[in-house]
Amino acid sequence: MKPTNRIRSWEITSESNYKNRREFLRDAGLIIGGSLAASASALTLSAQANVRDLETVPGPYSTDEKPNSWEDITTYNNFYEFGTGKEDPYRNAQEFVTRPWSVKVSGECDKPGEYDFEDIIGPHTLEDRVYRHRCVEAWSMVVPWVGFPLGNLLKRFAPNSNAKYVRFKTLYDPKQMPGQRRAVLRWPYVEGLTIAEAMHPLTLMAVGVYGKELPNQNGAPMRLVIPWKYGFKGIKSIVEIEFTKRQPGTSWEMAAPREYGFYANVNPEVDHPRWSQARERRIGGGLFTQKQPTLMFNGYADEVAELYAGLNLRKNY
Ligand SMILES: Nc1nc2c(c(=O)[nH]1)N[C@H]1C(S)=C(S)[C@@H](COP(=O)(O)O)O[C@H]1N2
Ligand SMILES: [Mo]
Repeated sequence: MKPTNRIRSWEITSESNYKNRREFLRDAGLIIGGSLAASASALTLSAQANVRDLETVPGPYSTDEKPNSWEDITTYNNFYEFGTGKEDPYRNAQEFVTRPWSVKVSGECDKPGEYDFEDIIGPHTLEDRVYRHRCVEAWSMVVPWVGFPLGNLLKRFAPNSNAKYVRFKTLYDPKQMPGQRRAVLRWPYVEGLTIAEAMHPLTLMAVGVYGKELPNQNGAPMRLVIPWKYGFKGIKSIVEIEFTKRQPGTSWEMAAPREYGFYANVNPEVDHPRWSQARERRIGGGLFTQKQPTLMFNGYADEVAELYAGLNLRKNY
């Protein structure tokens, strides 16, 4: 890893919003003591100030679509532990404490235990990966994640031949997470993948975005990113990983089984019972942007379609 002269994938492929943003922030910093600092920029500045730079290398599989801005990615979120409004996580997660952090590993594996966050990322090379991000609510973004393949981590826990699924759990801490004081979902948030999905090289354990540590509202200190699935599979602020024999229940499936399935693969041909999944609105495009057609498996069909060979995707939504 060379810290100098690294070219990040989005710097090649985009107009470099990121650099412009940094220059803007630097300029904003000069005037922040004065009366010109608009509250929104001041908030964004403080939100960014507490995230550190990460050493990364370019990863494979990046899309060449233009990444969304730092503002889009960090102020338009779903993280119900911090409220159900899109700006609630940004507003309510700033004080969330994510160090020290540990993850309990259990179930069908030879190396269960309690692993510290630093031990978890320690041996892994962090990669920049620009992925399409598609919410079931029919909006999308392009996000330059920083992470490492989840499979590389799971292999370290030596799953045995009974490990057919992996279950993940978010922190339960209603003191810090005001959303958990209401029964919007059954807490803690839980998610699951088949072992093949979990081991697929596209599946990331993300620890950052835009070359920086994950902001709290995006799921600090680590969250899943499965780019061919709806966003709700990308569970945030993970504290437990369990290898299971049977398909685990997941939060959204338990809340509304007719609407949200275990697989949750992006599929323009299978609608949500209350709205279409055929098109998506790209966040940040402005008010008059046309919706764009949604791609099968969010555009990752060449990589992942084989995982579902023979499976009825209408039944297994
Ligand atoms: N623990 C937890 N993880 C979660 C959620 C949540 O409410 N709680 N929301 C999910 C949904 S619906 C989406 S679309 C993505 C949003 O990720 P982002 O805010 O980083 O874009 O996070 C997912 N992970
Ligand atoms: Mo979502």
